[in-house]
Amino acid sequence: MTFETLLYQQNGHIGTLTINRPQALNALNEQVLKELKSFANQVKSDKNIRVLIITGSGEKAFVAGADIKAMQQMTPEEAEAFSIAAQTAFNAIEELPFAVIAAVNGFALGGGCELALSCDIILASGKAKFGLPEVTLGLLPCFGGTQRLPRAIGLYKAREMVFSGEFYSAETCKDFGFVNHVFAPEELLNEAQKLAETIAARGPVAVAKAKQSLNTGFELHITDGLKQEAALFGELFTTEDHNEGIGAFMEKRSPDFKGN
Ligand code: CO8
Repeated sequence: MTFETLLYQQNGHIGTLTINRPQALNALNEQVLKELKSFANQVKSDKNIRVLIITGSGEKAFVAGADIKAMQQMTPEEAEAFSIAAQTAFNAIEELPFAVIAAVNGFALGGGCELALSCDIILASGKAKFGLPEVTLGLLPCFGGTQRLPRAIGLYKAREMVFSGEFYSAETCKDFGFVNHVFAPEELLNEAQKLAETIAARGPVAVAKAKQSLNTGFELHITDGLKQEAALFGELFTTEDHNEGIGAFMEKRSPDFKGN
């Protein structure tokens, strides 16, 4: 896979996607959004991938937001279409049938913070800064931020972040509850890799269905969420992996999941 604004590397079952516009602190222009969507569409049925790590190129930024220069001349219709294009790309990332880890190595602002919020797990460098500074530009977060952030941390903390437009440290975001762990900058990618290896060794279909149960179940009434959970659990009993997992436990050995 070759892209203009993304770098992709795959090592065994673990893919690493790097947003690569360091000259603009990896800001999201139309090209990045188009490529993110196309990337997600290409990898979603690749059974070889069990975990994806998303990070930013360079030392300074994960993604410093939507490309402000590209927004300057937009008409209201173009702005709405840009927002929908970003939401579509981020939905495609969120819906990937494997775990996606954001390794946030620097600024995660506006669309960058919203991209991280589309991932399943957020690991951050101690020098990362998160924020939704759209109101400082006279705008509002429109790449999913007003929707995913309150679902992740509750309305009150989300309102503070959105209305103030301030930048927050990784530690504060961990306290808010949407950053899982904070690491020294030089350890971040190693730690992301370690967590990815742990997840990649688990049953891939089980992880995919657990993700579906968590993500879609979260939006449902608990009665319907529980029904869905039971149905997905039942589906796992059609897989070879569940025989392997239970068989390995009985035989006191490590399972060797094939993803079937
Ligand atoms: N878009 C375009 N270029 C950017 C962006 C960006 N978001 N962020 C940084 N850059 C560019 C700078 O212009 C600069 O380029 P140049 O060297 O050509 O002047 C280069 O990256 C380096 O940046 P700085 O010199 O500013 O680096 P500093 O270390 O001084 O500051 C900051 C780093 C604090 C991250 C600063 O660059 C900054 O505040 N950036 C903007 C952050 C921001 O406001 N992001 C939110 C954007 S809005 C959004 O994401 C969602 C709104 C969606 C609306 C879409 C509707 C159409």
